[in-house]
Amino acid sequence: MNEVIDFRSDTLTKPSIEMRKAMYDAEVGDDVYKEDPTVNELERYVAQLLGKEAALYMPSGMMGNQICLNVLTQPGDEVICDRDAHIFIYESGAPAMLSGISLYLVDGKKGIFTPDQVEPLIRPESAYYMPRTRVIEVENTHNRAGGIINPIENIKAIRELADKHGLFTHLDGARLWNASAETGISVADYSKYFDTVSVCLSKGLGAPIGSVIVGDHGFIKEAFRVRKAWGGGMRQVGVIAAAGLYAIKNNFAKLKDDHEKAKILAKHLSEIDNIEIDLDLVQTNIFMFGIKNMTADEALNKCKEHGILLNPGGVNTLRVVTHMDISFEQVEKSKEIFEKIFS
Ligand code: TLP
Repeated sequence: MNEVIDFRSDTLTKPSIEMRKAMYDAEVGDDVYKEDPTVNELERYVAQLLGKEAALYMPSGMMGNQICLNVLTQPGDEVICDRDAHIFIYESGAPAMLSGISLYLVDGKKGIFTPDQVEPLIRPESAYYMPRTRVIEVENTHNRAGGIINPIENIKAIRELADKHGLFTHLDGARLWNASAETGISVADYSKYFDTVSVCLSKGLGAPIGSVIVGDHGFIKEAFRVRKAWGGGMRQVGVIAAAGLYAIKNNFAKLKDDHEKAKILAKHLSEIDNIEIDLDLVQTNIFMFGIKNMTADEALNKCKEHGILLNPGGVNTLRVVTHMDISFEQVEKSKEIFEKIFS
């Protein structure tokens, strides 16, 4: 079989042999009774790492985000988020479906909105006929903007605005690990500006499944209840939690390699005439590029014929996601293939 180089997502990473050994060795118990020692260890570990009181293991990042929003809001409330936020575009309409809340979209620049943009969108306390603004949601790194890191000063200013208006803040930190690996700012320093945070173990960190949400004790107690109500009670899941623990302890430190792979490839693509790419926007392991000489669909198909898999990234753009299952050699090989296809 011809080699396939899969840039569709970092969710495609497969558990390594060492990770599987950790899974094999995991001690387990019934997590619905909170008796799974490995899940308990993962939750303690992530809560401490992110500087919060408590944590709860989740089957997916989406469930993590949606449970956080559900606990922070009442039906009829409104959440302010970027127009390209994952919770808006890629979560199946769940805020409306599961929590009866609406999203008020900010026209962020490359996924980043400022407090000045948000403040006019906050509904006046007295306006009983309007939805009630309850949460400001931030995604860091920002997926659809192309792995963009939200500057910590901006995040701090958003928190100050939220405090001024008595609002909650939620961080979709599916790839907070990447932001931290690139900037050197700890995941706790990012998290301290948010009431609730969701981080994923199954993206660049390489676990087969799982996310963790964090917040204070009262929030996590309520989240535990909602997770059960939504059918997310899990039993002897220490076998998968062990993969998550392994992932953080062993793979977090390697994420910068993935950023390097993205930068090498993006630089090369920028030298091909028919490709449009802004190198300043290549910050972590995701980037977007446009093609001038064919449609995005044609480009995706051509890449596929040559053994390169990509996903669309937006209107007429393609998305590249680098990860641990793509080697530097494969990056070099892809450079040649892209040149052949697009030159
Ligand atoms: N993102 C997936 C797709 O859903 C687009 C991907 O391939 O990038 N927040 C962010 C920022 C995400 O990128 C994702 C997954 C999630 C949440 C949801 O995580 P899962 O897939 O575990 O529910």
